[in-house]
This record gives sequence, C-alpha cells and structure tokens, in this order.
Amino acid sequence: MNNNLKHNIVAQGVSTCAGCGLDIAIRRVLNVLGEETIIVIPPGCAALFSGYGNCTAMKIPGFQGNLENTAAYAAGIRSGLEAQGKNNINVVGFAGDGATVDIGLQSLSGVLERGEKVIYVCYDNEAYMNTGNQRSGSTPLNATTKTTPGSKLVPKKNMLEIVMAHHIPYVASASIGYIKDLERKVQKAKDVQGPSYIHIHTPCPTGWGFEPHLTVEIARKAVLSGMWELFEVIDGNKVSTMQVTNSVTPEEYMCEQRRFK
Ligand SMILES: Cc1ncc(C[n+]2csc(CCOP(=O)(O)OP(=O)(O)O)c2C)c(N)n1
Ligand code: SF4
Ligand SMILES: [Mg+2]
Repeated sequence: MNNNLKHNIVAQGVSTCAGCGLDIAIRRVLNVLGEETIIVIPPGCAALFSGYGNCTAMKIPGFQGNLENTAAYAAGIRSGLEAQGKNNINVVGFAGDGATVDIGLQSLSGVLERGEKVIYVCYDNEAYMNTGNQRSGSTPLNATTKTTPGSKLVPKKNMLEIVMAHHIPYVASASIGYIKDLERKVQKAKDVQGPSYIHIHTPCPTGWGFEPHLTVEIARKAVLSGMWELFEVIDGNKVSTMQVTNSVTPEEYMCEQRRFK
C-alpha cells in the first residue's frame, strides 16, 4: 500500500507498463475523489483499471463505455443519480486523448454545453497507445508514431482552448510531475457546480521511447521548458499555476524521447 494515498481505491499490480504516467494519474485523481465516486472509462490503457470479466482493479463502481461516448455515459449516470436524490456522488469520466480530443469530442461538447455536473479527466499520453501508438489529434508536432513514421506534420490540437470555449465553471491543465497541484485541481473540480474538465499530461515510456524511471522527470521538464503549461480557468479567468522558468530548453525535454529523434 502506498501510504501517501488517503484512499486505496486502486489495487497494486495493475498491468500497465513500468513507469506509466497514466498509472500515477488515476491513483491521484481517485485519491481526491474518494469512494463516493462512479467512474466511466472508455477503451484505452486506462481500461486496464476496469479489469476483465468479473475482476476489477478498483473498489468503486465503474463502467467501460465506448471511445465515442464517455461524457454522455457519465451524464446519464448523473441524471439517474439525481432522479434518485443522490447528489453527493462524484461521477467522473476518465479518458485518453484519442477518446477525448478526437473520437469522443462531440459527446463531450454536448455535455459541457448542457452544463451537466460531470468531472471529465483527460489523461494525455499524446497518441492512441493501447492499440500500438497511432497518432491522435493530441500528438505534438514532429513526433513519430506508427502512423506518422516520418514525424507528425501538424501541431497538437489545443483541447483546453476548445473546452474553454464552452464557458464551463472549471477548466485546468495538470501534470503527473506536480502531484500537489494536480490534487488541488481535482478537489476544485469536485467542489464546483456544473461541469469541470482537467487535462493531465501523462508521459508514456513505451510510446514516447524513454527509460521508465524518467517519467516524472520528463513530465517536469515539459512544464519547465514551456512545452506543457499549468493553469486553471475559474469562471473564465485564466490563472497560471506555475511560472515557466526556462531552466530547461524544449530541446532538453525532447532529446530524451525517441519519438523526436
Ligand atoms: C470507435 C473506435 N475506434 C477504435 C477503437 C479501438 N481502440 C481501442 S483503445 C484505442 C486507443 C485509445 O486511445 P486513447 O484514448 O488515447 O487512450 P490510450 O490507449 O492512449 O490510453 C483504440 C483506437 C475503438 N475501441 N473504438
Ligand atoms: S502504453 Fe503508455 S500509457 Fe499505456 S500502459 Fe504502457 S506506459 Fe501506460
Ligand atoms: Mg492516448
């Protein structure tokens, strides 16, 4: 058991790769949300936590939806709970970048527009990793993937700007390199009335091509070099939650990753 976790909602020994950034993210998000939570996870690496058949890695109710409909699924659960007068249960959609910025975008947009009280978390490993590393809209410029073997020719889709255009009460970017900042943002998302969205940068040693012990260091370098910005937007007011020091250059961030070779 990890004593830094208040709630041990996720079992140890889940079969993510060594050094998986997503593994850190899901444990920390659920550490804040607690046991009164229902989670919706679409196909992707996070589905490893949903489990197989009768087995699950989490001691909270969860559903595995489809890549297209995480947000709609979560909103339906929220409506059902409200109809039963159960308003104190967190409903969280926990989806990868492909499930969020590409395939599930329409469903997410509808839920945000309707103002449904759903916490939506996108863990961003910057490609379709569970199916072998195909490029997504969230893959950065110049990164190689199985479907961009020469390198991606267009920039990363700015999902946070897209979400902000829906004028929801709480939007934040976060990183597994800065856990306290991440957990504070999850708490805010939990407390807010209406929809909330958190986009977490989760480095992936297998897909990005770096040594598994470097995951947290790479996540921090992304922030310190300005390649990933940490901020929150409360009722439309954007505030940076970490100043970029430029103590690390973008080259230093990228050169440790084979995908940028
Ligand atoms: C509509 C649809 N297309 C393709 C798939 C196959 N598929 C399953 S998981 C997955 C990858 C999802 O990528 P992402 O959401 O980024 O999560 P990650 O695997 O990176 O954790 C894909 C393409 C699917 N399940 N449904
Ligand atoms: S492929 Fe990447 S995101 Fe998926 S389990 Fe492995 S390290 Fe984690
Ligand atoms: Mg992904």
